[in-house]
Amino acid sequence: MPTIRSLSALEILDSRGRPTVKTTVELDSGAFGAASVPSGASTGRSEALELRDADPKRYQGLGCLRAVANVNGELNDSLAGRSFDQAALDRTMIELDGTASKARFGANALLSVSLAFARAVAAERKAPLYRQFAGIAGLTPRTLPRPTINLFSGGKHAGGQVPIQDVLIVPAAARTIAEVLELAYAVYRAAADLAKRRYGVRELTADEGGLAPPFASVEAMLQDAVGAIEAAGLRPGTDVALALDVASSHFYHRDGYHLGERKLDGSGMIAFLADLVERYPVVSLEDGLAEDDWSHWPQLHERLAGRTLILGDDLLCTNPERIRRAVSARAADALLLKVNQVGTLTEAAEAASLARAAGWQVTVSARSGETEDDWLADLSVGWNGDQIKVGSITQSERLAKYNRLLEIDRETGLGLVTWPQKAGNG
Ligand code: 2PG
Ligand code: MG
Repeated sequence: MPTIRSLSALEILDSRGRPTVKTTVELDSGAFGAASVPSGASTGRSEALELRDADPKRYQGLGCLRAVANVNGELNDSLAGRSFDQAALDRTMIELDGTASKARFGANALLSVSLAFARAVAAERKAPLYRQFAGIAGLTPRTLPRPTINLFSGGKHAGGQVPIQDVLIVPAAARTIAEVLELAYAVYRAAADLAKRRYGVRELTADEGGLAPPFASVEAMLQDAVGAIEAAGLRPGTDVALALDVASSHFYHRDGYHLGERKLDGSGMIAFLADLVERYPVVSLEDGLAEDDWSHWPQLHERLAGRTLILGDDLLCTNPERIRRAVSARAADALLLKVNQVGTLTEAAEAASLARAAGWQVTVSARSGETEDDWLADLSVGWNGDQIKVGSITQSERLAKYNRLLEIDRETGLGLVTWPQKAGNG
């Protein structure tokens, strides 16, 4: 088993200019690996705790020097000189932390070590990272995931000009990652032209590189997405479908869903979403309901299963306990997997395997605050993700992942996951 020689962490900045953590793990063999952790804006309440300094004099309290000090200090002191496999390392860190939400060391500190260790071991074995990730989860990479690509943003990713957070395109007709990117480019250009003509706005982008014109309504946002697909000479639903991240936890209040002028209860929200799925080629519906609206999620799933994936992000928080509950309630049929929501690779692998065992699909996802690190591409392949959600095709922290997928495609010759794919829990 690999022996850790040292851990060394650094505070770096993410794509929003906010601090995050990058850790390098060195092994006794001399092999080493480094990894950076991403950070969300529309976070779920059940996510593991991202440790921030809360020192208002630095980065509005968002500094990560305490998380960095935890890696360089206590974690290094406890782990250096010891031999681990991934599961043992993650378990040891969880025990050392001793809190349910990883509040003592910070999930950002723990994940940076967990990921950097995987990379160091891959380097020691001279294996590609996707193979190392696959080994951790007991899997063999079979396909490449189909990217879902951010086109338009609203909500917390774009200053809230429209309540829904993201409209993504799903290049259904693409057979390779290269074709995915070609289709995405064509639709993105058409959407940028449309935004200029219709809204008179320049091509300003939101947190994940999507366009964010001042849509009058959610329906206008979807209509424009369909318009952009058509303007690119493609067939909506056949060549390019849509995915929505409604992110409805973030406009849900005690008295219901505040959807612009409208205020809807759970049933009203389900009717609203069913109407959207009826009128637009939506094949994946993420967080259609709020994270704790457990009584309505099964109704949403029953109503739309088989028409669109019912994908849980804030609902599930990549948390095995919440996934078990959702499986038994038949509340969803797809998992949005974000490893920093739970804090270690081992727990994220358990989350993915629970979802798979229920016949669900898995969308491996980036965060709205990302770094130039590309490990997510390897993770999506190693864990046989059905989809990967990285953001748009305009910013290098996003492109790092797409470009890595191109390399993995060339190296492995694996085909893109077939389309359409139906979840098995319908
Ligand atoms: C989401 C993610 C990525 P954030 O809600 O799915 O789009 O956003 O990282 O802000 O939680
Ligand atoms: Mg989401």
